Amino acid sequence: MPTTILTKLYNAQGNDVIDKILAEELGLSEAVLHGHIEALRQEGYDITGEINRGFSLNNWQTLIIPDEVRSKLPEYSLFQEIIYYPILDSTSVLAKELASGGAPRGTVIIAGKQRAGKGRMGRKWESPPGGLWFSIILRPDLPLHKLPFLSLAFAVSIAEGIEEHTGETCQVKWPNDVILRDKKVAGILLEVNSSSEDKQEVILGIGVNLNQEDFGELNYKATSIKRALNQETLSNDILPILLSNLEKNYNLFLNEGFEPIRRKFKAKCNHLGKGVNINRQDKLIAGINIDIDSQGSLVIAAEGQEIRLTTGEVNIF
Ligand code: BT5
Repeated sequence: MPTTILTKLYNAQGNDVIDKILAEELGLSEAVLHGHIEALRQEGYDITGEINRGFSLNNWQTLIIPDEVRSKLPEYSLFQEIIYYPILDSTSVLAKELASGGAPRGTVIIAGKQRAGKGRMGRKWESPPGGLWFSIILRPDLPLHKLPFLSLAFAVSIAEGIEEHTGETCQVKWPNDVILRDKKVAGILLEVNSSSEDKQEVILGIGVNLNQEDFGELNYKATSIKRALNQETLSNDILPILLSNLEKNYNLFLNEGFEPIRRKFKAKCNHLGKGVNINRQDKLIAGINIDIDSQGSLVIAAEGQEIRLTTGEVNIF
């Protein structure tokens, strides 16, 4: 019943739903309906309104109705389990716990808002309502050293998905940023949960900025689809597109190796052939980015040398 109430509120698109009418429609007493609404609020759904007036769901644009997402994916999609929470600390933290408890591969965990969203290397990921925050449990049959390729494959997938949804070209920035109109619109966090040499458990975390209007001190480098293109995006609409692209490129990589992903990444890369600098611990490396090599490393020509980097933060100058 709570799911039906949510769907009704979602379909009203932020407008008031009169409780008396809703209770009648669902064959509930108003007291029972109010109990369900209170329980949904306790779970973290942002529902405003008062008894005898009407209730409305805020941030309905980023609510996920798992059955609706599933129905837009092929029957044998990798993504059979889709779980939505209005609020979590971090979808990747929960995904890790669920994976350790035996949750199937392809399980997708989504949050409407994260209290403690994580970026790479202990950085913070701002995850207010308005974005799409999700993690996926994967168990690729790959040796540990091949996992970094997945970051590049998934960055390309998100870029292609946003392009398919918006009709606007996206770029990628090595190794894990998706760029829209020169600013970061999405980021990828790939974490290895357990490791035996040839069977890995990977938690793929993806953050996509959809409808946020303001990034405060990050405004100079962060954007959302809304900010860049003035298009409002419904999570329910874009998530199946992103998942389809993730599965397509994941299979491409598993079946054909890194080369086709490398070609796509290079074609979309916003710093290839440009002057870049990279901060490596306490050292700044500056030069021309001449390639992304067959190992997924960033190749920099600097001071007559070719330097290959496997991690770091690229700045374009
Ligand atoms: C990333 O880290 O780009 C990976 C982000 C992954 C977030 C997802 S959300 C679902 C899942 N659950 C999690 O807890 N995490 C994953 P990195 O390359 O380290 O970028 C982090 C840096 O980007 C920060 O230090 C800020 O400068 C900037 N940043 C923070 N929040 C941002 C946002 N919403 N949009 C754009 N840039 C942001």
